[in-house]
Amino acid sequence: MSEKKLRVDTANPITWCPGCTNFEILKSVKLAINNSIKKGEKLTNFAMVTGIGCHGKIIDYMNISGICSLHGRPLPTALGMKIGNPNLKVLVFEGDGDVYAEGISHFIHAGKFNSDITLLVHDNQSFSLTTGQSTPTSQKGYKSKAEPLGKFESPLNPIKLALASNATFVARTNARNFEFTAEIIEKAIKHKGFSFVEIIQDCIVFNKDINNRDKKMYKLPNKKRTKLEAMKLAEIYDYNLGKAKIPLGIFYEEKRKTLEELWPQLHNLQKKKINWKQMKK
Ligand SMILES: Cc1ncc(C[n+]2csc(CCOP(=O)(O)OP(=O)(O)O)c2C)c(N)n1
Ligand code: SF4
Repeated sequence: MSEKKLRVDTANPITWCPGCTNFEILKSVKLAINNSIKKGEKLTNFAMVTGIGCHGKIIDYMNISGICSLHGRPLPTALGMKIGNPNLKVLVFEGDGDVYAEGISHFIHAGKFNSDITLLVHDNQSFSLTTGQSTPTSQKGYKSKAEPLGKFESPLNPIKLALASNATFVARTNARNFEFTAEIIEKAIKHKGFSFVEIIQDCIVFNKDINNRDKKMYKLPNKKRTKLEAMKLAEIYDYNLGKAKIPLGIFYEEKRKTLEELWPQLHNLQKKKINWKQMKK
C-alpha cells in the first residue's frame, strides 16, 4: 500500500499550523494502517469518525470513508457504524476537549460496552480550535482569555478513568515520537474490543507551558499487568506541570467479549463477514 493511496489530494493545503504535532499523528496513523494492511487488513474495511477541533481536520487528509461528527459525539457515531456493519475497523479521533468534556459520558460507556472500536485522543490540554480555553486535562493554574485568573481545579487523569470504565486496551504515547505512536496504534487496531490511545501532543500556539515534555517521558516494559498495577502507573503523572515522569506504552490489556460478540445478530454478521443488507431475508 503506497502512502499516496492513504492521502486525499485536495486543492487546499493542510491547514494545521506549520509545526503542529497533528502532522506527526497523521503520519503515525498512516503508518499503522499501512502496517495493518501488510498483515492482512483491507483498506476498505477501515472507517473513521472525528470530532470538531483542530484534530478533526484529519478526516480531510485521509482517504478513508468516515463521518465528521458533532463535538463530543464521535463515540456514539462510531457505535452506530459498528451496529450497521460490525465488520468495520472503526477509528475514532477526538480532542481532549471533545472527549473529556462534552463527550465524557460516551467515553465511560465505550469502556463498559467494549465495542471493537479504536479511540485516538489528540491531547494538547487545550480547546485549541476555539483559541485555547482550558479542558478537563489542562494543568492547574493554566491561564487563558476565558480564565485570566487560572484554572483552579486539578486535571482529570484519563488513563485512570479509562481503567475504571473497564476499557480493555489502555495506552499513552507521545505524538513527537511518530514511530512509537504508530506501533501502539497498530496494536490498538489489532486489539479486539474498545482500545483507547491517549496521544500527548504539543499545541505550539496555546497552552505552550506543557510542550516539550520528551525528557520526562519513559517507556513502560511490555508486560501483562493487573488493573491495580496499571492504576498505580497511571498515578505517576497527574497532567500538571512539575517534575513527575510520564510513562508511555500499554498500561493495560485484557481479553473480554466484545459488544459484537455478545449481541447474537451482530455476531452472526461478523461470522459471515457481511452487513445487514447482505443478509438473506
Ligand atoms: C456541540 C458543540 N459544542 C461546542 C462547540 C465549539 N467547539 C468547536 S471546536 C471546539 C474546541 C475543540 O477542542 P478539542 O476537542 O480539544 O480539539 P483541538 O482543537 O484542541 O484539537 C469547541 C469547544 C461545537 N462546535 N459544537
Ligand atoms: S492551534 Fe495548536 S493544535 Fe491547532 S493546528 Fe495550531 S498548533 Fe495545532
